[in-house]
Amino acid sequence: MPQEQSRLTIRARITCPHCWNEFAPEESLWISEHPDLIGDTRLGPEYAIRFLPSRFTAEGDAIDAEGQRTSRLACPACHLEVARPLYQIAPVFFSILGAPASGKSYFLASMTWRMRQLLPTEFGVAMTDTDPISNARLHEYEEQQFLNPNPDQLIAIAKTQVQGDLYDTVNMGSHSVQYPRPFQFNLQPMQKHPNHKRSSSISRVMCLYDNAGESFLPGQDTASSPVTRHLALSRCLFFLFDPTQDARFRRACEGKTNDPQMLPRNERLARENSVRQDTILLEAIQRVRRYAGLREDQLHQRPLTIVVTKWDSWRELLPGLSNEPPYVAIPGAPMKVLDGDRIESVSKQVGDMLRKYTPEIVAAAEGFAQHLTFLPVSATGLAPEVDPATGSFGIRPRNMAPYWVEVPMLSALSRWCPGLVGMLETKMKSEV
Ligand SMILES: Nc1nc2c(ncn2[C@@H]2O[C@H](COP(=O)(O)OP(=O)(O)OP(=O)(O)O)[C@@H](O)[C@H]2O)c(=O)[nH]1
Ligand SMILES: [Mg+2]
Ligand SMILES: [Zn+2]
Repeated sequence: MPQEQSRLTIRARITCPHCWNEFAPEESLWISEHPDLIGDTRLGPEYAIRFLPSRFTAEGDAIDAEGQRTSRLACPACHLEVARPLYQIAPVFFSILGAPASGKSYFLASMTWRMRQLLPTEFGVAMTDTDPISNARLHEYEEQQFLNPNPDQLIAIAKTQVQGDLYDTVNMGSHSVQYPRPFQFNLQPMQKHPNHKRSSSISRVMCLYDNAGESFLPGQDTASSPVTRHLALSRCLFFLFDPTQDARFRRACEGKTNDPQMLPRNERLARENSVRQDTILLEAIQRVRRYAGLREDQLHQRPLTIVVTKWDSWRELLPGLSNEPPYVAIPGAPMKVLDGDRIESVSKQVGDMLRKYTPEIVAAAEGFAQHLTFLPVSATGLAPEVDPATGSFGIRPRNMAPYWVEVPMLSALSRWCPGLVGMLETKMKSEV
């Protein structure tokens, strides 16, 4: 019996992945199962009623007002469903931020797709959907890009909207609040993993969000739409910097790429239509400090990764940089590990490149983060084409060949969630 209990340890505090409220497990509401128990005060007429139970089955499930047993739980503040694994496994939040069209949605889709393949085969870590319903949008992206039955047809991920079906609306009485839907994954060491026995302490529920770039602009995160509050909980921030949106990078790449996004733009129009990417980073820094209750002069102690997107479009600026995956096998060990020296050296070269063309981005990052990494990614592997039917950019699924897209997340996991993914570092830190 004690053994059984230790396997099923319930965490003392749960963090809601929707509204980020922290609560004790016994404060949880349960979700009615009986089909007549419809119409929740906070979520609306089509949602099952949430309730505090007074009757339980012998197995510990709650019994709803119509006598039906239920095992689904919800947050006492927002009433949205909190998946069971969050009651037993520690969550880790990562924030992905960047200007509109910087490549956040493509990055997320290609990254989760690659991680689903690589983690179990190369690193001995199982990656499963914590809640398949809330991950549905990501599944759509992944299927469209990588499992499309019409691989030669031009497809595109739609621009992320600031409201709509990626959000849940909660009626808080006097006002309603819109929360972004989290993407949640269980990461657990498999049987073959050397830390399998420590599974209960090193496993994580990884929570990610896909925001619209506009939500990172000053004034766009409000009490009724607190869509970027995950920044405060984030273990590591990923700022997506898009060189194609910077006139200095576009000039440097002239004649060196066929990506239509790198073509010279009418500079006046470009200035009016695009946002300065350092504004987005500085605003995010402000928000982290504000939400975490830090003063301006207090250093933020969490790490920052500058992810330089669309690597395929600016490769010629660093022609010596190989896009071979940075994973190494260790003789006699069952799992691969990250090649820490190579990642460090790539980070240095990419950081130097940014310092040359966009010093303000590096300055903003250095003024904020304690641990700073610069990593290049290509979510597609090649430039998009203009779709003659719509005039917008598209990709043919057959051509999708992402590289390094999962490296920022694997590096962050290895550094900030020790025990899941290993990293080999031979250089002394002082040499770097
Ligand atoms: N060349 C190249 N283009 C890319 C890559 N990833 C994304 N793109 C292009 O960048 C554009 C924007 O990508 P999205 O992922 O939709 O950008 P986003 O940051 O989600 O934008 P919002 O949803 O508006 O905030 C698309 O037209 C893609 O074709 C890449 O790896 N290489
Ligand atoms: Mg998007
Ligand atoms: Zn909640």
